[in-house]
Amino acid sequence: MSALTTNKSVLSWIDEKVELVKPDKIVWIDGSKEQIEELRATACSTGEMIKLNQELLPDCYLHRTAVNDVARVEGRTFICAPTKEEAGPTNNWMEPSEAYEMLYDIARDSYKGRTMYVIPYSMGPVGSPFAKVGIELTDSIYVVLNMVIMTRVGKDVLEVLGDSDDWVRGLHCRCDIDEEKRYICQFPQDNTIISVNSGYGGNVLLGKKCFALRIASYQGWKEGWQAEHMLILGIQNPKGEVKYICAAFPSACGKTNLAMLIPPELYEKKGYKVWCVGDDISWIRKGEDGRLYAINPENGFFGVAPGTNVKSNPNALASTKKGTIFTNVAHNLDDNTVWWEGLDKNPPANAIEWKGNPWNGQESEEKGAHPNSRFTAPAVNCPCLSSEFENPNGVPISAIVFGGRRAKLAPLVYQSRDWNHGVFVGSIMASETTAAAAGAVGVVRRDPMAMLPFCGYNMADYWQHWIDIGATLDADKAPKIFNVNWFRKDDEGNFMWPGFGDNLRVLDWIIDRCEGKVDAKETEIGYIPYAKDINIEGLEGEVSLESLESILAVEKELWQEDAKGVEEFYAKFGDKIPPVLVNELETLKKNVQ
Ligand code: GTP
Ligand code: SPV
Ligand code: MN
Repeated sequence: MSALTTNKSVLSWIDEKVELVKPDKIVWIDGSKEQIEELRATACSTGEMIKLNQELLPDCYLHRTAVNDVARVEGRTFICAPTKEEAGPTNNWMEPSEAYEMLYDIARDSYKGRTMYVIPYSMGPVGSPFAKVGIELTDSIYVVLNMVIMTRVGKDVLEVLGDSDDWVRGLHCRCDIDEEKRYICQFPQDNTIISVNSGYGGNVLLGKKCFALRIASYQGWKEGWQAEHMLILGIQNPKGEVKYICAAFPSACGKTNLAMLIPPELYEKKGYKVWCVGDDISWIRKGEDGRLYAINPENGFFGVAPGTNVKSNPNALASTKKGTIFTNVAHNLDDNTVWWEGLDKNPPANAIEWKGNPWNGQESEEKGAHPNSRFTAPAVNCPCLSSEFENPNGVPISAIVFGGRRAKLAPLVYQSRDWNHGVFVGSIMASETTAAAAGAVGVVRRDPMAMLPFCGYNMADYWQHWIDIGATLDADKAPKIFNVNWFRKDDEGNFMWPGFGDNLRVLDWIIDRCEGKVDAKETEIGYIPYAKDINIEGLEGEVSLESLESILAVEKELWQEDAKGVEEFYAKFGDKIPPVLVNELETLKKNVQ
């Protein structure tokens, strides 16, 4: 098949990689319907994908990864900057020439007997001033079909690229899915990503975390913009005005759910609506009017399946009803559909679980779906997709919200005193680990701005970049910065806040604060709502004024402890830590004394 471009930097790079991995065949992905159909058919014929019930789930497929390959592998993810200091203390680092040598040894000849798929893709609407081009080489049809959903793929991307060499190189080799030789390496200075021995989403859909966060965060630092692990949503009030919020929560901590929330009845009746612009990644830059604007660089949702149901997230569920790839969920053999824990109370009796074994969901103690099983759904399917989704200039941001999963300490919501204090609030985020990454679940760790696994350079430089961006914004135009926690638990281990759609009650307060419509209590850690100002009408029996007050309280002893943890964390960065943050930490320590 002939190349889809004459761009010399593209062709010579592909030639080099062909020489290295030795494919039998090369196929350029043009994004056409015919080609996608052909690939789907091939994947079904080899067992790589299973075609689901086309009446109930048109154009939907099921895929199972290897059992040892179900999540991101942070321990095997590297930032290959020229020096260790450039990667910083929170990233794994490998010297670039050593990394290339090791990776090329693993990749060498690994496409023998296989096809090389060349995927030209755009992160961001094709031709948008925010957008960036990538090319991923892969030997996996699953990767191709996922990239076609998650990004904008095809010829028009190459037309926009023209002769430029400003594009991100991505090489993915499945090899033998050998855990011991699995590496996800980013070379920010070379615009290059190499991923070997995995077939799981976050490790192999190179446009997503590898490019749109690790490489793009570095590009943003150099070019004066930001790449963040944030959802983008619009809240429409009864007057029809829409205000946009970006929110950063760590993996599997509620971004997709918040981005698609359905307002509680009381709000719906008044005429409130929530529009989804993005559920995972934001690229943010200053617009001509001096405000910050954000786009979602993705074109689909790679969402957590377990827990998604008609009550918790009907919009996400609706998004998965056509053109969706399900990964590592249970396969219901009776009607050839899919099932996961938390979908409904009626697990299939005649099924195959995520590992591929027969499974009787009504009798088995085993799980049907992996806790990090996922759906890959086209954004256009989402019933609440924002009309601004394709806007090449993005949407103006009123508020930035940080948040984590913390049983104790962090209150339901608080507001920072100003931008720099907000950066501090983001920098001290901590959250319980989840199944989205390999390793222990439920362990509290620092996860600044939800970027711990995704920042492509030294986190101290990243914080300074945040501070520098703030310094260019007029105070009345800068987004206000908040922190939320939907996951506070009582002593019996029950969640104290209903969450999901009811989170709009908190966002409502946040927007009112942005517009100066509501007072707040100044506390040791920032501004906290008066309990009466969070609307809990309709939550009788779930939340009382008393329980609300308890999740809004600042417990000084716990904060003293936490400040010590922050101090230890900051110490890892030595004297690179921005003085602004050192001062903020001193203020916090003094306040909670
Ligand atoms: P990534 O795709 O990994 O970045 O995750 P995410 O941040 O988009 O998380 P997602 O919305 O998929 O939610 C992950 C898990 O958190 C699911 O099991 C949800 O059911 C649960 N969850 C989401 N929102 C809430 C909430 O408000 N309260 C509670 N208790 N659980 C929630
Ligand atoms: C996350 O882990 O934050 C995800 C899923 O959004 S992955 O694409 O695997 O990174
Ligand atoms: Mn994510």
